[in-house]
Amino acid sequence: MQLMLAIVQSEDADLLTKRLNSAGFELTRLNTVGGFLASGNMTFLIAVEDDQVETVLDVIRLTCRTRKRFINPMPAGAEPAHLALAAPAYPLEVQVGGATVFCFPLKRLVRLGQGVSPAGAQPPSPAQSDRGANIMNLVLSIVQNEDAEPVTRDLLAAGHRVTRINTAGGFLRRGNVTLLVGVDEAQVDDVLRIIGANCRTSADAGPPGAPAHAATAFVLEAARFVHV
Ligand code: 2BA
Repeated sequence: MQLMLAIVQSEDADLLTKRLNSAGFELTRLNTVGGFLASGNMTFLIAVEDDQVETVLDVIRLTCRTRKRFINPMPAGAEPAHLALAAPAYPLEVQVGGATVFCFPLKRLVRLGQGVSPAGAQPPSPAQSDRGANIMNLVLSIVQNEDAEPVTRDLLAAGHRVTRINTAGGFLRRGNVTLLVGVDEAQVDDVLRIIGANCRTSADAGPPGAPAHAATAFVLEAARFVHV
């Protein structure tokens, strides 16, 4: 499986959501801001089987347009730091998009609900064993707003560190929370267990066809982890 992270222009976000949903793909949306233009864009998280990556890319290509943006030079002293070094004396034309897409190998995708323990715990591969127990993983978990507080509390109580991002689901467009938890290989299942124990199943909350699981977790292996 792969986790696709696609940064798209805000204007394309709703149509892309609709098309991906219609094609049966689940997604999470993050409101983001481009570093250069400092204007809003949308980042999509989409977990897919390897053989579906090209299909998703096709939908993105079909939907995400290239646009021209202009940066107006600002009065001296008022420009943002990143433009100050080379502020032009005329509007600067920038071509944005269609989209920027990163694909990451996904170690595990786990659906969690109340009392559901993480099925599919996988023994480390020979390559992982060779590298010892200090493999750092990023557990990226999407939980409902009302579950975020107890999940965070219990993760912290168990000694884990957590970053919270306000996100939204693609299907219901309801606000949710994406938690980032960096843990050793040996602690991944503990993190998944805590999330599963604190998340309520949502079968009664959504319309027909809405996902019935209360939380989704992606496990990614960090190529490098540095805490300074
Ligand atoms: P922004 O950072 O606001 O960039 C908007 C557009 O400005 C970019 O379009 C590119 O044409 C131009 N641009 C960006 N940085 C520049 C720089 N240092 N010098 C000159 N021109 C620059 P896209 O390449 O289509 O990117 C659209 C948005 O995708 C970006 O918005 C950013 O949010 C994201 N993005 C693109 N590449 C990325 C990367 N390598 N890492 C993280 N985010 C990226």
